[in-house]
Amino acid sequence: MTEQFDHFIGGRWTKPAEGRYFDSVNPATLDVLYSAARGTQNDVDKAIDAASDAFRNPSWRDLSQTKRGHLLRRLADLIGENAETLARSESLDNGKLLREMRGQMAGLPEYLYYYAGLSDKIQGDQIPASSPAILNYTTREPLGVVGAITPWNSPLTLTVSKLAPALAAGNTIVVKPSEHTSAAILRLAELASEAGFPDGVVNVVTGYGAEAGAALADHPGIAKISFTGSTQTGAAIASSAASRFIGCTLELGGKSPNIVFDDANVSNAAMGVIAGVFAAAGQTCIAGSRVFAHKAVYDELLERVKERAESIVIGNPVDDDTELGPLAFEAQRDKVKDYVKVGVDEGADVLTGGRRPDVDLPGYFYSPTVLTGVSNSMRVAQEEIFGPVAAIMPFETEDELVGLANDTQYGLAAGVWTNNLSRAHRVASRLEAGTIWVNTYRAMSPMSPREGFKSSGMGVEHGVEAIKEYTRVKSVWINTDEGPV
Ligand code: TXE
Repeated sequence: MTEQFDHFIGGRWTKPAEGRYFDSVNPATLDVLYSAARGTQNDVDKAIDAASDAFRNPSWRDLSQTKRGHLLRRLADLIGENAETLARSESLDNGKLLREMRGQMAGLPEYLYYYAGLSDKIQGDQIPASSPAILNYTTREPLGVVGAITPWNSPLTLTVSKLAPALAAGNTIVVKPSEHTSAAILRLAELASEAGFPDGVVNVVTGYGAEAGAALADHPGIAKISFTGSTQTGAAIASSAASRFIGCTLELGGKSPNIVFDDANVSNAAMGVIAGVFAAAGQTCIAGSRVFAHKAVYDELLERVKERAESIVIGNPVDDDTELGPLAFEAQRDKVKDYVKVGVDEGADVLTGGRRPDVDLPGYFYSPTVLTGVSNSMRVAQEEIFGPVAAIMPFETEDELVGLANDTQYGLAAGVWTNNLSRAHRVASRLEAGTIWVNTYRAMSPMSPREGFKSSGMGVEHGVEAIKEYTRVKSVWINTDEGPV
């Protein structure tokens, strides 16, 4: 009998209103891992009620900002104490390397410590607005109930990047995790409860996007929606939020350029290209899937990337020597397979990969794939594949490169490999992306703001600025004179 999870609402396990559950499958072995509650409108209503009550309850509303920070610190500690279980849970569910998850879990408490430290620094200003008789000051208030809809590729990290600033600012939250990765997020909510967050401050409703997700995004009881996922779903969520004038933070897809100039250290760049696109089997929003190499180093880069791609150890993500696990679920594997075919039909060549590797497991494995003969206007260079597929394209001049790199609907991140300092700054300023890495890729910190430009998102996650996404400003005017002013 597989384990069965209910929703986590109001501090307790709550059966789904319609009594239905769905299975979550290990993408490496295809074993059923557990079943989770299939949430519908009634479950979301219940969670929003619990979160609204908690928002108004003095046990949360009147808690000092310092004490809110203490609770976040306690949650960080509990995540640290449960790191191995959380890492394993996510790895089994989405196929991410256990090794990589251990690294992520070591960093996750830092997010909470960072926002714990900010929670008692959320404050307003005193403004010399008009006459000296007027005292004008601002306060920063929490918004209310925040809805968070999160994806399957890095469920814990991406949920914590919403939960930490939302709670630091005094909101309550209802999370709808991806239907592919419910377990770790339910455990996170349970840990929040153990940390001492009052009942109803953190709630999780599991289920499918079109049912539980849409019910949460469209719910009149939320004051804000924060979403990470596809650009298509993000657009629907944004228009629903806009029609109700509520805040909306979106972290969406990408098609990030990873650029290698002729003055780069090509060996380092090749490693950066590999890590940029093959980490997590390419299932990261920041994947450097469009590689541009100056024609003077193009052949050398191809050779190095091909050689390393072909030596990547593919296997069960929980094994220590595995370097590449499976794709997270069948439809995602099919999407990747279909895109490689689209590329070939458009005229691309498969330099390496493009097939199922020889792995002694039945799961959704796909070889690290390098496409050449790609032009930037092809679908494989314009659409997010979200798999271990890199298109490597040559360029000749910096101006041409900037034009190509920016010729995309997306603007999440970009990598630049060069040893020319002026060029590094010049190109960083010309690239239309919210994060630019020079001679590195994937560096990240809770302290550093992330914004998706163009169709890659809206609003800021991480850093001090994310607090603004979860607060509103109130301006108070006081006449300190005896008479009217
Ligand atoms: O995304 P969805 P999927 C991209 C990536 C991937 C593609 C599809 O290209 O191949 O999206 O993945 C919930 N109302 N990214 O199908 O549908 C859903 O249940 C409200 C990029 O998983 O956007 C899940 O919790 N919610 C990305 C979440 O939205 C809805 C991460 C994401 O699912 C909904 C993931 C609806 N109508 C995928 N429909 C990134 N930026 O890192 C779905 N959901």
